Amino acid sequence: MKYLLALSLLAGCHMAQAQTTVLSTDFDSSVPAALNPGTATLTGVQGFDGLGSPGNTFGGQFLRSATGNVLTLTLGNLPTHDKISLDFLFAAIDSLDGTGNFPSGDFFKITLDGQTIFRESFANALLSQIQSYVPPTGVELARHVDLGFGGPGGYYTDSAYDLGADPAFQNIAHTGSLATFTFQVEGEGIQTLDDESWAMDRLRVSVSAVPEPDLAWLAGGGLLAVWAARRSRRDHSLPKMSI
Ligand SMILES: [Ca+2]
Ligand SMILES: [Ca+2]
Ligand SMILES: [Ca+2]
Repeated sequence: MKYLLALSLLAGCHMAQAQTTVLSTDFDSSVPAALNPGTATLTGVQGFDGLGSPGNTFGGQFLRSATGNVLTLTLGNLPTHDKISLDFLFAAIDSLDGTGNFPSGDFFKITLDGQTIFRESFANALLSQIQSYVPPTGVELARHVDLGFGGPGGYYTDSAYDLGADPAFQNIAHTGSLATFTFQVEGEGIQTLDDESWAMDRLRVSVSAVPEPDLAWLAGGGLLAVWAARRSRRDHSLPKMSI
């Protein structure tokens, strides 16, 4: 029994901590089948090109949506996990108007399995407008600059964020084999595509696997190490092992 206990403890020290990517797309050629875009379309990124961190930048095309439209991402057959993480670049395009009364009231809302995990307003049009979202360090890529689409200038400046760098989207408690995310800019301020819109690029979803014993380690050197340690202590209760 003590022998089995020692093996269990040692195996516990060799748990495999795995982060498994279950969806990854740069939107440059297609919309993944798991993502229902509603009326959103693949569109060239214009001035957003290159914004981001090395290996995670806007480029090629992104998925651009009108406010009011809902994107639904449905992921099934997920491996056993206890956390889920979401990474994507968010383009706040043209005159989103922040918190307030029409034309303000533009909230980016994300749900997971029907629960709201993010709801913040974004404001691009006037410096006096109220944006509820306060990006953590490293999230804001551009603010109130002309990056294309409507404009230049006037109410139509743009902003960009690496929302995956916001801890709010990392290691969200989740265990089900099915995960459904929705993405929408909603509120009383929504207007037409030529006035305000948003887009996502570099979308990635990953889950953290529940640690399992490293069976390969047990079957290899680990088991031999346990046997050798016990033999060195002259524990002759162990069977002799021929190598
Ligand atoms: Ca892209
Ligand atoms: Ca613009
Ligand atoms: Ca608006």
